[in-house]
Amino acid sequence: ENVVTHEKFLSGDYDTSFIDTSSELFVFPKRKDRGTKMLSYIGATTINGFPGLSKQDKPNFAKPRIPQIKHSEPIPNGTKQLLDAEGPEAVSRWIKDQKKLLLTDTTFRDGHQSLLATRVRTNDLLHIAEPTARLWPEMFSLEMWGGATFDVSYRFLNEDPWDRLIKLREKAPNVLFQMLLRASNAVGYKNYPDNVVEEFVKKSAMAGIDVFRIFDSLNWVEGMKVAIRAVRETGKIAEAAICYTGDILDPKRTKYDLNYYVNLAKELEAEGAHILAIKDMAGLLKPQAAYDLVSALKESINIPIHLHTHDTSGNGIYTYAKAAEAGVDIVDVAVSSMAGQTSQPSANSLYYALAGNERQPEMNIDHVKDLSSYWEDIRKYYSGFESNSAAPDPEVYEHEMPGGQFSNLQQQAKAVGLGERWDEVKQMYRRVNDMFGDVVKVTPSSKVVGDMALYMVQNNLTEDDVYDRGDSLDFPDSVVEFFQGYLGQPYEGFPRALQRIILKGREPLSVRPGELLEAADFNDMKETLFHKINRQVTSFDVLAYALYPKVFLDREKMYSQFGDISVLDTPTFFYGMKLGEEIEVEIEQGKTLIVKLVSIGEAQNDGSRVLYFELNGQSREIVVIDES
Ligand code: 3PY
Ligand code: ZN
Repeated sequence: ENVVTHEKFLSGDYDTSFIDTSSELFVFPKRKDRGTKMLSYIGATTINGFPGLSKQDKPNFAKPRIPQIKHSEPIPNGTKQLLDAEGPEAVSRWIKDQKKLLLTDTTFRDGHQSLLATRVRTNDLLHIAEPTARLWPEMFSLEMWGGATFDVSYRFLNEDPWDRLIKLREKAPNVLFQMLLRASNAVGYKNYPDNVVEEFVKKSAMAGIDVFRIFDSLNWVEGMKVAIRAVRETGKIAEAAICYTGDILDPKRTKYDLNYYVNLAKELEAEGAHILAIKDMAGLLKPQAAYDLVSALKESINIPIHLHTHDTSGNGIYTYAKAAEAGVDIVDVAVSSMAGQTSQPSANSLYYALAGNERQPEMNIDHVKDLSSYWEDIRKYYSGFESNSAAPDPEVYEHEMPGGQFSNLQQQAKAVGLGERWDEVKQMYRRVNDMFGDVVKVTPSSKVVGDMALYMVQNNLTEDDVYDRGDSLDFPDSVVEFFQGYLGQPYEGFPRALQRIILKGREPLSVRPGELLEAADFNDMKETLFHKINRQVTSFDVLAYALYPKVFLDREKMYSQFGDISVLDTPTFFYGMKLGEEIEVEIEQGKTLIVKLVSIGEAQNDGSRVLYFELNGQSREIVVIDES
C-alpha cells in the first residue's frame, strides 16, 4: 500500500529506481499495537457513544446488498480512457457529439452531503465503487470528492480524504472522477494564498481527480481565474460554474437576469473553461427557466453545458426534462435511494421520465436499481444525520437555502438552542439575503448569510435593530470578514450603509484577497509538521495542514490514539459493540481481525471500566472512562 499511494507512483513519474530512492516507502507505521488501538476505539464508542449521535444500543442492521459482479472480467472502458488518451478538448467535443443526455452520479459526494451531513464513510463507498464502475460505465462522471467531504473526513470521520480518493480510483478506473472546488476557497470557507490553490489542484489531479467544477461563491470571475488556470495546466478538465440564484422568470428580480448569466458564461468560456456548469445549488431553477437559460447559453457559447440542481422543491425531474429539450449536455443525478429532497433528482426516475424521448440517458436500469439497493441499506446506518424532512419543500423558492447547507444549518440551529425556531431561521435567512443586497448564496457566502440569520434570531434582532443599534452589536466574524471583502466582491458591490455599520471604521479591501495573502512555504510547513506529528509527512498532509491546520492536527491526535479506524464497519464505528458480539475487521487486503466483546466491568469510583475482548482468540483488556 505504501507503494500504490505514493505520490511518485501516482504521478507516473517513476522508474525502476523508484523503490530504491524512496526511503519513505520503508517507514511503516508502528504495527505492534494496532489491535489494541482499535479496541480502544471500539471500547470508548461502546461506552460513550459517537460524538453528535445520541447514544443508543447498536441497532440490528440487515447486511447491505452488494451487487454481484465478476471481478475477473475486465472493467468496461469509460470516459476516463478518453480523457487519458485524447485530452480535455477531445472530451469536450465528444460530449457535444452525444445525442443522449449524459449523467454525473453525485451519490458519493453531494447526495450524502445534502441528505446525511456528508457523513458517509470511505468503507461504505469502497464496497460499492467497483460495482458502480462495472454496472454503470456509461456515466459521464462520478462526483465523489470536494465540497464538504474533505473537511468532514478529517473533522468527524477520523479519515484521510486523500486516502479515500486514491482507493476509490483503484476500484473505479473507467469513469471520470469529478470534484467540487470552491475556487480561491479550495475546499474551505475562506480565501487561501494562490499557491495553496494551485498546489491543491495539482495534488488532487495526481490523486485521481479528472473534472474540477470550479465556482466562486459570489460568481466573481476574478476569484476563479487562478483555479481555472491551475486545472488547465494539469491537463484535466476545467468545468467553470455559474451559480444560479434568484429567478429569471420574475420580471421584478432584475439583478440576476438572463443577460447576467449569459455574460458570465461567456467570460468563463474566454477564461478557458472546457465545460460550463450551471450550478443550481438551492434548486431554484424552475423548469421554464431551465429551458430559457440553456437555450440562451447554447446560442452564446460553444462549450458543453452541465446542469446541477437539487430536488428540494420536488420539481427537479421536470427541470431536467426541460433542460434536455433545450439541449443541455450533462445533468447531475443520484441513485434513487439517495435522491430527491435536498439531494439531486433520481437517476432512475429520470430514465423513466425520458422514456420514448431521443435524449433518454443510456444505462442498464436494472443495474442502477441494484446500486440503489445497496445505498438504501447503508443509508440506515446514518439515520442519526438525516434532516428528517419527508416531503418536497417548495418553500425553498422563498428561503433560497442551498441543499448542502440545509441539514447543516438545521444542526447548527439545534446546537444553539434554536431547534424550535427553525421556521424563523429560514425566514430570517431570506431577509438577511435581501439586507446583503441579494447575494449569491453558496459555500462559503451561504454560511455568512446563515451565521447572520442565526445571530439575529438568537438575539431577537429585527432588520431595523441592526440599522438602529448596529454600532453596539458584535456581529459574527464571518459577517465582518465578508463585508471586508475577504470572500471577494459581490455583483454590484456591498450595500454601503450596512457595510459601514458592520465594519465600524475598518477599511474594506478593493483587490482580490489572494493578492494580499503571503504565499505558503510548503517546505517550511513540512518541517513543522514533521516535528509536530513525528512521522513521515506527505505533500498531501502538508496541503491538508495548509487548509485546515487545527482540524488536521486534531485528527492526527485521534489517529495516534486509535490508529486507522476507517476499516471498521459503520455500525461498529458509530455504536461500538454489543456484549457477546463478534465482528470481522479487514485491516488490509487479506488480513482480518476477529474481535469479540466478552464482558464489560462495573464502573469504578474514578469512572473507569474494563472491557474484556478477544482479539483473534486472545484476551485483551481495555480501560475506558465512562463519561455518563
Ligand atoms: C459545497 O461547496 O460544498 C457545495 O455543495 C456548494 O453547493
Ligand atoms: Zn449541490
